[in-house]
Amino acid sequence: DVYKRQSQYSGTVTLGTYLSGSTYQLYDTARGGHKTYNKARSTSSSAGTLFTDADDKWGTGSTTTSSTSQTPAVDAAYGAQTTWDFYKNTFGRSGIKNDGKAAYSRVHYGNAYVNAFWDDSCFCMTYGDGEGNTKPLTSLDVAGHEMTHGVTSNTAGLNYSGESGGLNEATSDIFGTAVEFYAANSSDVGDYLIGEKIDINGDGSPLRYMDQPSKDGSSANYWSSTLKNLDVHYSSGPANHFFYLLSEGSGAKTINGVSYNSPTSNGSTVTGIGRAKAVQIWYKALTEYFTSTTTYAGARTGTLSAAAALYGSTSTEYKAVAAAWSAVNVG
Ligand code: ASN
Ligand code: ZN
Ligand code: CA
Repeated sequence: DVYKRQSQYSGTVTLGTYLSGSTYQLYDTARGGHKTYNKARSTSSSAGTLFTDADDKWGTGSTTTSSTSQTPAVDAAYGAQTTWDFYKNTFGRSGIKNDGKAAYSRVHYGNAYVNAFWDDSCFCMTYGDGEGNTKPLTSLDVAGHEMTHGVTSNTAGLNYSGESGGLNEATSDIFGTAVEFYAANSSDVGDYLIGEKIDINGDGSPLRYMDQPSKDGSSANYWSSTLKNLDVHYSSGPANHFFYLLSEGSGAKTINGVSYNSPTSNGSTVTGIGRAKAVQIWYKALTEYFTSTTTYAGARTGTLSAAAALYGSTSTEYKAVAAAWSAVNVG
């Protein structure tokens, strides 16, 4: 009964479940065997307890502080399946390792734990319940962001410090955002904001802004020689900004009801090539040209190589990549 799979952030969703004997499991056999587990406030390293249900009606869609609530599990399972479908249908990538095998997800991790994280060692995804145990970090863009850390780890392997660390974080924001747009979900529309559903700041503001990263008060809009000294969640700014400019262009624009205004460091006007092409360029660069030590200068070179391979070195797309990097002071 798909009408009773009610998420907290994405409305009513369809989920893959599995009937074992007379009990349903939150187990998606159509997508590499993804399973969703309950940590019930524990922070131990075990997987936890697999979510099961007698009648295949999952979640209530409403906020609860119960450590057994299925609702965050619905969001997590939906995030995992949408991220799987995005990578498969956009790039032909079959799972985080491209081997057809799913990771697993854990929810209700810790008490009022305000984070979510990917872990290579368990090959698993974990979500806290957020402030007051009422704002689980299970929104679609966060799910896509975190699982993309697994993809990066299994491809370019961008080191998580300095400029490569900023590019690692930006890769997660770029594909987390692309997952959100891919879902085309009317309860969580696609936007170039990160974490706008989880209210991590307590005032309704998102965690990060791709059109103008400095709006968060900490991220850089443009590359500088000191960028490498920032926390990786802030040195991601110029690459997120590059991706916005390459997709949508500079200046004011409203998309899905959200207003943006993207500046450029050199006063140039950048014309976007659309998100669909921008994600293909970033993915090809990530999987074929970036390495563990790639810097912002290397990201410019790598994405230009990707654009040349995909669209030709005299193409509009190639020129837009160059213009978007120049607009964030790279090259
Ligand atoms: N949510 C954080 C991130 O994806 C988790 C961490 O700091 N490792 O970057
Ligand atoms: Zn991250
Ligand atoms: Ca978002």
